[in-house]
Amino acid sequence: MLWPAPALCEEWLASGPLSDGRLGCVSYRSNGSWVFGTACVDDREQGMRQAAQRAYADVFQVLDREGCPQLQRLWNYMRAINAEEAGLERYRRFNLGRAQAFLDAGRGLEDGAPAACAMGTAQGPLTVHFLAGRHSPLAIENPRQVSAYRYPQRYGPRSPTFSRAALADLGEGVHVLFISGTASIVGHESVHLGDVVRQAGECLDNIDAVLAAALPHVGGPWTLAALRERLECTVYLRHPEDLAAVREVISGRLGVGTPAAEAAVYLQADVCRAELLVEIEAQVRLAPQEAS
Ligand code: 3EB
Repeated sequence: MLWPAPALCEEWLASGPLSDGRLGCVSYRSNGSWVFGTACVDDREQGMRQAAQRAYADVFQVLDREGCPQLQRLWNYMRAINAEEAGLERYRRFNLGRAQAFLDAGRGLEDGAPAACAMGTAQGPLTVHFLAGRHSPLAIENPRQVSAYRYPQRYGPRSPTFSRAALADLGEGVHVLFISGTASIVGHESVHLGDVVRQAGECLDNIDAVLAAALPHVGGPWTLAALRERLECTVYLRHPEDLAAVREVISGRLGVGTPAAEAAVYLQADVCRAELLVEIEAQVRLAPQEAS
């Protein structure tokens, strides 16, 4: 059994006994069925591509060692995400290194990719938090969007490796649906350039489309309306001054005062395409006895 704790930080509570481990740049904690950990690499020395490759290579070694090979959810944070490094944007360099590590570990870039976000921070080393388990989550795509791993080359020499959502089985009938960082992208194009209100609306349209795609897999009693009511959203804003406008969009769509609108967390971060002003990720815990 595993369950998310209600906190601003990522905190996961697992039934013990727990063991701590370190390997390369990763520190982690495991209960034998679940591993949560963090890889930290100073990308100033080796550059972003090498840093990403090293972070993910060490993560994959940890997963093999712990017998929990299946990534469920990744949180990627990096400084100056949209800045160029030796002629290529650092986020694109990150994608090169991440994809190489997947291939080196014999992992496919497409099938069963985990849910993920990739955000730009003000400072700090490349930091990758991960949650992995014994069983593969069910990967869910968004019919309104090209799968990220099939993006055309113009977004960078290697595509990102994540699914639009991952449905993880936490045990005892409980599931969690992780919806990846969701942006104002239709097909593979960024839309509503320069308009944060419409970008936020498009993010929510995309989240609704992912929820609708997940619905057949999450067991009869859940409705789209009930799923929306229970979402735990994290909203990343490129510009802090957009907070009030985006909060209004979220409340308008999730309902003023609803649990989802009240629980939404707003953070400043850079989004991984320079033209995107907002990105929204969401998770929802699904326990059958609470269904409606
Ligand atoms: C997008 O849809 C927006 O590189 O892991 C969202 C979530 C995005 C995760 C990643 C990137 C990633 O393409 C960008």
